[in-house]
Amino acid sequence: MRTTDFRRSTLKNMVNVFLIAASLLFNLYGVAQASVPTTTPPVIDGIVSNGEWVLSEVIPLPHGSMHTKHDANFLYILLDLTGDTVNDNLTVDYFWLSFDVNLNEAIDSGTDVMYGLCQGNLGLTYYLGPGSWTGCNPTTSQLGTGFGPSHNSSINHRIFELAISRAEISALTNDYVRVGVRTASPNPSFQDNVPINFYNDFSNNLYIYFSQPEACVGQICYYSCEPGACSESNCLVNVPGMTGCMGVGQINYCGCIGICPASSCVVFVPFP
Ligand SMILES: [Ca+2]
Ligand SMILES: [Ca+2]
Ligand SMILES: [Ca+2]
Repeated sequence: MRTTDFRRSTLKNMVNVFLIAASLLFNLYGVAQASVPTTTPPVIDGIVSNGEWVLSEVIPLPHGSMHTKHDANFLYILLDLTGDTVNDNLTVDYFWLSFDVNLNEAIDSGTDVMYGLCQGNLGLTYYLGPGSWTGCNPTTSQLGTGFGPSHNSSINHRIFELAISRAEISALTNDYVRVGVRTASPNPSFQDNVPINFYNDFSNNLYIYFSQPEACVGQICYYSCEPGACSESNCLVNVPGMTGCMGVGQINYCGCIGICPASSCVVFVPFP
């Protein structure tokens, strides 16, 4: 092969890799994700207990993952930042969680909201315009902050657990919400915005559906999802007396004490 042919071929391969990567990113962040209903709401304390978040929808983040579940009153979110293993002050290890409340893909002053840390507590701010917000307001949503292990990593890392009031984000009558999320840390240094620039432009926000299972067979529940955007199916197997959790593929074995709950699975099936 001549040098020019080699270069051309290499360039073509690089373009293909870029297109595949771009397609994956679109699939991860550009289309619908689901939130799984739960009858056992997580405890919002900043600690990921055994099996607490295993049966959930998982959205990958650059330095960890976002898990979602819901019930009639709350959208539960875990920001499990396995890539932030340095416990900085919570003024600089922080998150933003943004909602397009009226679902119109535009930033509406006084309507759309952003949750974040206000002097260590959860605060609710209203958008005034792109990249501009009111001061902090009281909220009935809840936040637990922590630094420890989870089922995703045994190495201590930054954890934010949230229960977002569905009333505050008008998720009572609509069956989905549109979300943007920032996670940030100085050590290691990152500032991840998913999707990029979400706080200035809502047009690419994540869709999170309050899904219901299509069917349950015993303890296995099946959910439909968009092809290319399906979360990994996952199972929780409760093991009496075991310490901690151990993941084997998509099956998580977690210890439990006393009368253990039945093991169960969440299975995502792409619909055409
Ligand atoms: Ca917890
Ligand atoms: Ca940090
Ligand atoms: Ca809006």
